[in-house]
Amino acid sequence: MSTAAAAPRRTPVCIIGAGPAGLLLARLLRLSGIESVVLERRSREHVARRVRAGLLEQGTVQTLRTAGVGARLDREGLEHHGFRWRLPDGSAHRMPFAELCGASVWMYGQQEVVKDLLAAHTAEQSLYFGVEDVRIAELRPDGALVRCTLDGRLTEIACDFVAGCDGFHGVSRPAVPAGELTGHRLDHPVAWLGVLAAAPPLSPELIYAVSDRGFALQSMRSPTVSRLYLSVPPGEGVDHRTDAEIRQELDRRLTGGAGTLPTGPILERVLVPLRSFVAEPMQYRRLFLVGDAAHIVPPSAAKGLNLAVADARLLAEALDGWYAHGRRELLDGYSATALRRAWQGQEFSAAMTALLHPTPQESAFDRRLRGARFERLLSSTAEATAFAEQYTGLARR
Ligand code: FAS
Ligand code: PHB
Repeated sequence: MSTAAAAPRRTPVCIIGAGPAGLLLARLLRLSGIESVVLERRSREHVARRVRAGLLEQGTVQTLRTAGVGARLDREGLEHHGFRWRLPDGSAHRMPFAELCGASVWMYGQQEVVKDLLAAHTAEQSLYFGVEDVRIAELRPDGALVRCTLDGRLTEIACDFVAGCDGFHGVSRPAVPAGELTGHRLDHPVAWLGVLAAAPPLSPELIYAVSDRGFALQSMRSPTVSRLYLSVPPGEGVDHRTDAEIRQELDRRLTGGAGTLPTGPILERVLVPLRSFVAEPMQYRRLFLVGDAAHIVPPSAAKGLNLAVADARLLAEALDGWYAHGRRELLDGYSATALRRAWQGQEFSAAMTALLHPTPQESAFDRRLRGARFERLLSSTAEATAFAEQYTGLARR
């Protein structure tokens, strides 16, 4: 249950959801002198320990530094300048993305970003956890009304704007009247089984291993904690494989069965279906959809969190323009700007998903096409540079 004082009856911006999008938006608005109320369904502890993304683009890192929450990231984050491909023939090749396009990425867990944002939240800011039955009761051209149950009390919050930062399964997107929003969806024929292991990574850089057995990714959260993924059939349950079977399959795909994958206790596991979704438009009257509330991408290219950060930054800039200068063009243009970047993220994520995942259903022709794509990536500087630009920083645009 929330322990904060009663929520204000009116606020400029009501933010639904305290994931990275909602917390960053509240922080950026605060720095612009714009008050907000954040309503989060889950507990503070749950939000702070939820392990998800881990790769931060350069634009995301810059945004967190500008928001004054980048200090620990700069101390503990791992800056990367390249990654390794392992191809079906067992050959290894490096993708030197920093050398190709001048941009790095950082490995720093999403839960650490959330902790840093929570730590920066000042006491007088209205951030409520354990809020029940949040719903958008009114969406007018000039304002909105949000209702919820806070500490057992029915609460109404009048606001100028609502930021729907409540993820794919939230209440914001469904609050848009039928016919005003179109959802575009693509389900990929594969899922990822993700594990967090108390074991040093096999390689200090990420390894994307494409094998006839399926895909595996070796990532990390620190020099002593590995983040590893296996592609699995979409219907597979999260507990279908024992820890030993997971380790063995990871070793087969990442080392060819050399038995050199460092082992350690598996701390947690998650099954992530690979799905793509975009809601168009991302705004309706005074409701603005941000991050996963508006779009989800398969984790293949690590774009989900970075797109959410970019949306939050864009909306914060637009609201600052409205409150500080009475300008509305950035608000009116929010959806179009955010969707351009979202579709770029979708395209790269879908292309990376197809590149990484040989599937039993695919034809020999498809396998040859994949081989030709890898041959171009490894032999053409222009092709590799275009890939590197997309991998390191769609959000910069
Ligand atoms: P979030 O879903 O993070 O946050 C939404 C918040 O709203 C949550 O705290 C939720 O409790 C709250 N909420 C929902 N309904 C509410 C309601 N009715 N009332 C109040 N609050 C409500 N991305 C990557 O880039 N790389 C990865 O490896 C990766 N792995 C992932 C693994 C999993 C299992 C999942 C689910 C996602 C993964 N993602 C990954 C994507 C993920 O990182 C998202 O892009 C990111 O969390 C988006 O942040 P938000 O938009 O803030 O949404
Ligand atoms: C992760 O560390 O969670 C991660 C890294 C790179 C990806 C996907 C996921 O492409």
